[in-house]
Amino acid sequence: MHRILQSTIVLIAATACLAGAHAQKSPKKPRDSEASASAQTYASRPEADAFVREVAARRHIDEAWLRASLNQARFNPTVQRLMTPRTGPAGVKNWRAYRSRFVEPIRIRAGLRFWNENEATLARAEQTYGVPAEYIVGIIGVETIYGQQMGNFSVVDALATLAFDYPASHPRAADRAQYFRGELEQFLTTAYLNNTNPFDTVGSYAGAMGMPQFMPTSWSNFAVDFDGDGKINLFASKADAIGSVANYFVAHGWQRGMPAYYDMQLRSTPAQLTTLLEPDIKPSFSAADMAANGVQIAPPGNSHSGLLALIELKNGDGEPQYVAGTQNFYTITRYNLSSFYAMSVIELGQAIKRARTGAPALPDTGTEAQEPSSESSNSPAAEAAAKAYLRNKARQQRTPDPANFSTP
Ligand SMILES: [Ca+2]
Repeated sequence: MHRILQSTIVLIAATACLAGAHAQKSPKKPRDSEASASAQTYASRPEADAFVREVAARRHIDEAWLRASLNQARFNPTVQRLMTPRTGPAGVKNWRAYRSRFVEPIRIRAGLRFWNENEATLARAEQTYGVPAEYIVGIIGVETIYGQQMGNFSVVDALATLAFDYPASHPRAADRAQYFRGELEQFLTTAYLNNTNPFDTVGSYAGAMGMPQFMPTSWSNFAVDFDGDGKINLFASKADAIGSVANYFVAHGWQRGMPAYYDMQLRSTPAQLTTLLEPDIKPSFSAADMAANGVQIAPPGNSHSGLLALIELKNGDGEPQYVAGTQNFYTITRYNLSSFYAMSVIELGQAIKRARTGAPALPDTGTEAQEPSSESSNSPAAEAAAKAYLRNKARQQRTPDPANFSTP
């Protein structure tokens, strides 16, 4: 069990670190006043007012500062739209199309550079946490292309929008709004305690921040100071990002030395397949259970001592692919609740690892990638990728959660 570093969490904004004491002053919103004058704020919303009173009492925060902060937070219709479930036919899940967005030359080249430039830090993270470099490199590559695309949304605005104006059409809108109120609470508490201006921080439309796109509670609970400068900075410190991803994995059940999945052959009857798919990505079967249900796992997976899950990767109208997922596959899905997501992280890391050894890249097993929607092609790449997650999850998952959503 690793001890989570207890050092003070310093939330450094991408642009500035304000050292001035703000507890007696209102936070300043560095925006042009004309643009914000007509925009909707949370000043007059009773539920926002109740939030202020509750959080001030619970977190021992100056109520006037909290109210001033929230009163400057602005409803962002783009955030609301991006979080709105798509209507119409769900479409067929397609792993190969999803994979082609993440396991691609730009990300592989950037990952190769990131790995080479941070080799010693990645080795230290592997030694400390037991998480091999390829998984850490895979996560940071899929999330932000190594910090190239960390999002341009005001985190306060995004979190306030999702906390108080979560899309009502979502089947679990009330739960999701509650989740984002918790994230907003943590974000504002951290800013208050560290004398930083909450309006300086930008992130994804879901409020995820920095190279590994940590949500505020994940930052608070799992981020570590891995370069030893006394601060945690997931925007600028590659070492902190690397250590924090590894620590997040350990806190969510990562097992040192265990592969994420085993290759396998499926010889199951339809009834056996139904049995094996019922627990979804949760490891629930011994290797013997899997064999008894028609799954032939290649050695050494056939003598794996832990539980396994049958991971089904649907390929549109084509044949699905299957792997036997371990606890470590499941751990990767604690970062983002999607088997497609986890497999993309794994395969991107594998591709970069091969590139490091000079081995030729494996051919893309996928068919032609689906055309990105016109909506995606009009957006910055980071938001397109974020929307791709959401699209996939809306189809594939029960809960379209933001990246790095912490499971209860
Ligand atoms: Ca640091």
